[in-house]
Formats: sequence, C-alpha cells, structure tokens
Amino acid sequence: MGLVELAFSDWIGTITLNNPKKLNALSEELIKDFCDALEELKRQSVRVVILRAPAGSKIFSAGHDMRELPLDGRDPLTYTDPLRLAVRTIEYFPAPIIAMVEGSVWGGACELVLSCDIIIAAEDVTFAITPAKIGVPYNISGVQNLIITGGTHICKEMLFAAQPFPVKRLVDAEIVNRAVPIDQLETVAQTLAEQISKNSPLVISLLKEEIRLLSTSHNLSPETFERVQSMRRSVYDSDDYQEGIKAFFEKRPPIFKGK
Ligand code: KGA
Repeated sequence: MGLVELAFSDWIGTITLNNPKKLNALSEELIKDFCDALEELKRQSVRVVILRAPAGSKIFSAGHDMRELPLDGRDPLTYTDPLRLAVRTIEYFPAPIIAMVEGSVWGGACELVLSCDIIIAAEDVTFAITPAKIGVPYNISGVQNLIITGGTHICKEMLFAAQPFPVKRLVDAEIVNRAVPIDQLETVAQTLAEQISKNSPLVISLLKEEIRLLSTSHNLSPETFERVQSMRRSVYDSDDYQEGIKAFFEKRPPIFKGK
C-alpha cells in the first residue's frame, strides 16, 4: 500500500491518499492501494472509515491520472476503469466512509468524494468537475452518481462550466454535509466517526445498503439499461417481430410462436 497510508484504532479506520508528488492523481496503482486498504479494514471489521489527504494538502486529488488516459481510440472510462472500481468499492463497503476533505478536488476525484457516505470539508475547499474542459466523454454511471448526490441544475452547472466550485455552494445544495474551519476539520470528522462506531454496525450496514438501493431505484442503472437493451434486441431479432409486421400488412391476426 505504498500510495496510501492505513491506520486502524477503536473500530475506526483512516485511509490517507499519500502521493503528493503526483497530486494524489487517481492512477491505477493508487486506486489499487486504496481498494486493498478497504479490504484490509473489512477484514478487521471496521465500523467507520475516514478518507483523507495528508494534513496541509493544497490538492486533495487532481482526479484521473491523465497519463493513463488512452490515445488510441479506446473508451477512456469503462466499467473496469480504476475510478469506477473505487466508486463501486465505496458504495458496496459495509461500513460508512467519511470523506474528510482538505485541498481542492478535481475531475474524477469529485465523484470519488461524492460517492462517500458523509462529506466533511474545510471551508476553503473547491470542487471542479472537468471532463468538458479536457474533452473526456464522462460515462453514464459516473453522471448518474453525480445527479444522485445533488440536483441536476447544480450538476449541470458544474459539468458544463467545469470551474472550481466553492464548497459553500455544495453545502447549500446539500451535496456536502458540512464545511468547517480547517482547525476544526479533524475534530469534527473524528467525533462523527466515534459516534458512528458506537452504534450497531449491523444496522448501519443495512441502512447503507437500503439507502443505496432506494437512491438508485428511481433511475435505470446502466447495467439494467443494457440488460433491457439486450432483451429488446432479442425481440426485434425474432421471427415473431417479422410475423407481426407481415400479419399487419396481410390484414390477418398474427401467429406468434414466442421465438
Ligand atoms: N494527472 C496526471 N498528472 C497531473 C494531473 C493529473 N490529473 N494534474 C496535474 N498533473 C501533473 C502536471 O502535469 C504536472 O506535471 C504536475 O502534476 C504538477 O501540476 O511536473 P509535471 O511533470 O509538469 P501543476 O499543474 O504544475 O500544479 P499546480 O499549478 O499546482 O496546479 C494543480 C492543478 C490540480 C490545479 C492542475 O495540475 C490541474 O488543473 N490539473 C488537472 C486537474 C483536472 O482537471 N483533473 C481532471 C482529470 O481528469 C479526470 O478526472 C477525468 C478523466 N474526468 O473527470 O473525466
């Protein structure tokens, strides 16, 4: 786990993104270390996790590692992209993850933070979602994750303008839980983590999963969308589809065979 630091004490795990030379860019290597750290905390039955950057960071994360974006015509953001992997790992992690944000948050790192269960930020933090600025076609599950956390209007403004947004606007839009003075950030996050760690981990795990399911149930997940598309394809590739149209033009009832 060279690019993240891991600590565990009194049921509380802390993962620190720690690759300042690369501005904590979300490289394959960093995301692997992050997911391994979560796996280790799961083994230790952690009850709450704090995700942070080192104290004093000016940049929480610069987002996707741009050096890893392909230039040979391949889709840059696929299901197995490191960011997607990290976001799914957070969403399915059985305990709450608190993002404790110090430093500016860029591109895919915004989605990483927003996929955490609770977000406590220093009050001078900014968030910039920049795919429109760098010409990257953001993927549908990523956009879904953004609009689940906030209203579509503020998400559109962030995505279209691709400018750093002051955290206060995200608190007002209920996308971020709290923005606090930097000297209170650790205390606020730690106090919250302690409160959570004393409650029933089974109930909290259940609640997290219930909230995940309910907050996605109003929309089609991309997977569901693709499954339905595949079912539609079976229908328009079938004999019955041909039969239905033929029967219509022959002015007779169709004889459907279910294939
Ligand atoms: N990936 C890889 N390298 C990066 C990087 C990134 N995301 N961001 C910065 N770097 C490199 C940069 O090329 C430079 O390398 C070094 O980090 C310091 O950056 O030293 P080198 O070899 O020249 P810089 O710009 O000099 O530092 P700064 O002046 O302090 O500015 C920091 C910021 C973060 C403001 C600036 O680097 C920046 O705007 N970075 C890009 C932020 C961004 O838009 N990220 C989105 C990445 O894309 C993404 O997440 C996707 C694909 N998405 O959303 O769909």
